[in-house]
Amino acid sequence: MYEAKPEHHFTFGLWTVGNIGRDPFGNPTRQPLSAPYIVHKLAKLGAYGVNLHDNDLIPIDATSGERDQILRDFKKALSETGMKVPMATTNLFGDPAFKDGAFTNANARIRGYAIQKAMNAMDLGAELGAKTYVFWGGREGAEVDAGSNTLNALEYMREAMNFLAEYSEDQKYGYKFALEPKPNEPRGDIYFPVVGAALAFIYTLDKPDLFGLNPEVAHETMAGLNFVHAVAQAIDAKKLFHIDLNDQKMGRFDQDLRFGAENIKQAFLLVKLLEDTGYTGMKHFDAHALRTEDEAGVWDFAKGCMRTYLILAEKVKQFHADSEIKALLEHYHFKDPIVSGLTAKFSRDNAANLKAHTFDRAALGARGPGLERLDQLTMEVLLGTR
Ligand code: GLT
Ligand code: MN
Ligand code: MN
Repeated sequence: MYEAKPEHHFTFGLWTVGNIGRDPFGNPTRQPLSAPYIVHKLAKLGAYGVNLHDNDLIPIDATSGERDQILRDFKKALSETGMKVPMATTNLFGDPAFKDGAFTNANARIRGYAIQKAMNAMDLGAELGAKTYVFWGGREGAEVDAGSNTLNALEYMREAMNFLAEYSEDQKYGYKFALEPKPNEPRGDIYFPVVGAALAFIYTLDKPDLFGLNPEVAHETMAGLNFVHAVAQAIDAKKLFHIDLNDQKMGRFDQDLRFGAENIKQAFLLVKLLEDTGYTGMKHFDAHALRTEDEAGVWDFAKGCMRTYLILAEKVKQFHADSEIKALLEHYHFKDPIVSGLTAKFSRDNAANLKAHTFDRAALGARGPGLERLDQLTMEVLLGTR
């Protein structure tokens, strides 16, 4: 029961289960795990694949000989296990060169280096079969706005995205690009802080069809926003290319907690949204085990993420099958075919008839939508009493 299988499309980043438990105040609490070892462990747990930044696999200063050896060992682990690499990305935040941004840096040389590094990382991802390429602009932001014009930063970002999209097409890599918004951390303020901002930016690019979103639970939640609403907007725009699942307390530092660890109702509503809309993409757990944990805790964490998703998917079915919930939903979505016929599309007749229609405003205001009962029943489904 609730056993993860490759068909569920669960993925983890090398950097997630490989997280060594360092934080700004303390040293690592865990030993690094090799990439092939991670691949084997995750395969046993039923994951579909692993995702990576260039430097999760190949150290930034590796020689080409070292690169080849690392890649051979990694590919061997993939072929032994059947694990895939569906998504790749670039580390444009770790090296001091990127301390004031990568694609949006005020220094033209750093911008050029960032695009060069991204092209190399795209080559690596393509070699491993990745079809989704994520851009998380962790350093693309500012603490001091006096030095830069945000409009320049937006222009630089657009230039980089347009360049890399053309590069992908030219190389026939077939990538779809997923922008990952975050409001802050590690920068004081990050550009494209939320899903809506990234979505609007996409339509200013030369090839908007190639670009979509990789929203992360923790990131909208840090900003005090409703993540489920943000994902719904991405789905509505057909731009949900990838998703980073984890959990987070509102108003805290970026916690990247185990999926469902914090806000179980939000996790349920998110799973419900993904399941109800037939999302077939990768469900990537961009989270890590608590710094308190040893390696056993890391695998408990990974199992927990997938198991919670599957339990919640089961609860979604139960929610839909519950006849009282069904009746409450019908009551809530009150239908009036005559009025809907008038509002569906503008015509002079519809406008005139709608103006002439009599609405019983007092009755509309007096009617309860039944949300208290609906929410309570949702809770009872989650708490296991139904
Ligand atoms: C980093 C960040 C994540 C991003 C990753 C992709 S790296 O760990 O916190 O949210 O998804 O670059
Ligand atoms: Mn995060
Ligand atoms: Mn993420």
